[in-house]
Amino acid sequence: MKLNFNHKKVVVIGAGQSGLALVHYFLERGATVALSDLRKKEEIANLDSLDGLQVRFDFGGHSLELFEQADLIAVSPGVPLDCEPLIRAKSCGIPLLGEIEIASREITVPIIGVTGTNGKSTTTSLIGEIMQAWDKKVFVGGNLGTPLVEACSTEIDGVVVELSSFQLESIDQFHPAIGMLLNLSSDHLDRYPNLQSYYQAKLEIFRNMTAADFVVLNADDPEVCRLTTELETTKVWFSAKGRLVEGMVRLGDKLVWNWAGADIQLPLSKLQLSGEHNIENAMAAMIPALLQGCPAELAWNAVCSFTGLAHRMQLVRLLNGVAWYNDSKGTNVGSVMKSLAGLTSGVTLIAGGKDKGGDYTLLRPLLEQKVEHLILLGEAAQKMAAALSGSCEIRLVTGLESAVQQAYELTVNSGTVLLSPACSSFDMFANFQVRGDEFERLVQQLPPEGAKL
Ligand code: UMA
Ligand code: ADP
Repeated sequence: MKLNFNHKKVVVIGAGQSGLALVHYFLERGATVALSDLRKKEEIANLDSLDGLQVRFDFGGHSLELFEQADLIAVSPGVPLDCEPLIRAKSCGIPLLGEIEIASREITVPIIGVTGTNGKSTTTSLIGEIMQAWDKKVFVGGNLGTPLVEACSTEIDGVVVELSSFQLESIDQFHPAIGMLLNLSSDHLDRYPNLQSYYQAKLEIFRNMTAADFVVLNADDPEVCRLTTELETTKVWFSAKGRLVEGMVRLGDKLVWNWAGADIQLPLSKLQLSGEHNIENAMAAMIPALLQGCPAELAWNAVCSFTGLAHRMQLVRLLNGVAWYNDSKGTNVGSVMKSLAGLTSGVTLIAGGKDKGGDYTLLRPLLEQKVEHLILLGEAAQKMAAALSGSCEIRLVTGLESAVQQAYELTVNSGTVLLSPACSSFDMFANFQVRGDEFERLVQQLPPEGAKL
């Protein structure tokens, strides 16, 4: 049901990307808006976008009385629902809604929601590419970067939205037409008390879905299979391990789509994205398009034209026979494992950052096989060094600049340097993009080809 915000007192908590978009959204709908953030005004970026607008600022902490007097609290994804101002507002009976919920109440076109631990951004973008090639006007965003509320002010045929567990925690009536769960592994244990509560937040995507809706699920992921047995929706499975008769299955060098009488084959040789995990992402991305009647060849051409997003296994430079890769978005153990799996031996891995409670010991077999040197930085460095001790040569450094310098000195011809942190960036950088950009800048500044002795 569409909400009416006219003359309502709304407090937006969190002055990041979502918060700023929410402020504009509510002002346009006649609300009285306050914006609250733990950070001080001078620490908050892009506030000038609110210049000249009637917004009350509550910065450098959250004023409890502001929250107690509101008609509605709009919550940014990075704000935990158990923080004091939100607990206080809840105890006063004031409704709390997340950005996804608020936006979705106004969106009338079909929504494709993409969640999972890894591959969300790539899959969401691939679906966007297909829809664009099919001449559909779709909004592509969410956790990927553009807040979903921005879809409310645009003329569109559909929405493809990447959904994080943080965003899904605060939904209520959100109801995608197609919900996708790509995989489940450990992440964000700095926010959740245990893995089950993180998984539970992910499963919220299905909360309002019915037998009339499609859910796209990974048949190769044991946790996805285990946790979706009771779902009463129409399940469409994909398997890169050839485990299916119906759905999307990989058989050798082709994908086969078997659904409702269709039997379509797609050659993998045309795919430009590299790595086994990207085959999974490509398979998943094809399914919504095929379910909606998009011609298979057109969709597959769009998938195969896509060369990948920045900060995901992005080749930065070939220097003295060494390939330098930026995988700054490798922010959990599972994603680093996938990135390493695609490389041969002789790797120098730069990792570390803000610890999210991941089990770093899972990296040991791949480190033993492929990694010569492990260079660790950030808050998690000591913990990672203890977990990985003996698997390869380990060095601790104080920052990214010395990490790049050491990698340059240590890595021999035909080797690879990989920045894939297994941690979030927030201990040292504003976000993973800034970390990746800084890495690329440092790599580009290294001496020219042949200068190394
Ligand atoms: N803040 C408070 N009080 C608190 C906690 C935080 O005021 O108790 C403030 C911070 O001081 C900061 C603001 O909240 O000023 C940040 O809000 P936010 O963390 O929700 O960040 P946004 O800039 O709004 O970005 C969010 C997503 N960030 C997170 O979920 C952490 C972005 O995903 C997303 O692109 C954006 O909305 C638009 O939808 C980033 C991310 O790291 C990429 N996501 C995580 C991930 O992918 O692992 C989930
Ligand atoms: P997300 O948006 O879920 O973080 P991305 O598409 O941005 O996912 O990819 C981030 C990193 O996760 C990639 O660099 C890669 O290492 C890893 N990854 C991507 N797709 C998958 C997948 N399907 N399964 C496991 N890991 C993946």
